[in-house]
Amino acid sequence: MRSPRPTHAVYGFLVAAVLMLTASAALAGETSFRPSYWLPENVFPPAMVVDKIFYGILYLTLVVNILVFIFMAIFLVKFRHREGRHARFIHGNNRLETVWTIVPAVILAMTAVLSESSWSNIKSPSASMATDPSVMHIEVIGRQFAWYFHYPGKDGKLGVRNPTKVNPLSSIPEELVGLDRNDPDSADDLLTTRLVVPVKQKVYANVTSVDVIHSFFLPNFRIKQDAMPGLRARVWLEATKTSAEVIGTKPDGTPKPFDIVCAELCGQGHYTMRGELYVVSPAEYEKFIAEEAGMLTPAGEAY
Ligand SMILES: [Cu+2]
Repeated sequence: MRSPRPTHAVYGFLVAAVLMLTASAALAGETSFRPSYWLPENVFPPAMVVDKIFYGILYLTLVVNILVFIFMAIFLVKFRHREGRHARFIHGNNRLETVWTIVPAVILAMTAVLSESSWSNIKSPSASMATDPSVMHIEVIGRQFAWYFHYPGKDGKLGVRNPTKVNPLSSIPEELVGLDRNDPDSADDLLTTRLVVPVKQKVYANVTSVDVIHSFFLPNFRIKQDAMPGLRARVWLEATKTSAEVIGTKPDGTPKPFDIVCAELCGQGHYTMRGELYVVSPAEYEKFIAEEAGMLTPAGEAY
């Protein structure tokens, strides 16, 4: 009986690899908001370093990947079955093994060190922003399966959200996130389901959750922060462009939003947990706040 020629397997494998790569790239393009093989446009300059690290690692692994596949193909052909040729048992090569262990370890350590300093460059300014009056302060609340945004209102003070006031079965946003309207600070607070911020304005957000762990992910800002019940995590951002400039406008002329995504598998409806981030001009922002505030009754009861 003739055994199949091993080279067929090699060609088949390479063709399958190319097809799979093309298909996955095409699918990635279809599902993203603006079809692209690359990351969505970055509108947050301090996070530019994330792109550099990401593409650096991507190209590094691409080169290593191509080399590995080339050598694998060469070895598959060179050492294929031949009549009368016997396999030789070897005990390995200590020097070679040391090299291929140390080189990736050094590369891994270097990327870890570089990422660490970049991470603190993005994260550390937020400590002073917490009390800076020129910075806009909001709270981001994750809940199965939506994002809520808590604005301080005219008095500039965020009212109390009380975990004991959370009613997960309610249809009233205040009760879903436990906002206590009896607290004087929260009477003028706004609770919205879309995030609207002015362009070129520093925004500081406390990110939290009222149920399970979610993850507040803003692809265009390279921001990804876990939202944890009982904890407030710091996030800050400052957009250089409006969402209309980057994403475009709807047929009626209103701006399209940046995506807000939950990046933590948080339950059955996780895939539906998307939000909208509108970055608008200061005038449009004031209009939005006035509209939202207009929905509040004098007693502070909203909606
Ligand atoms: Cu979630």
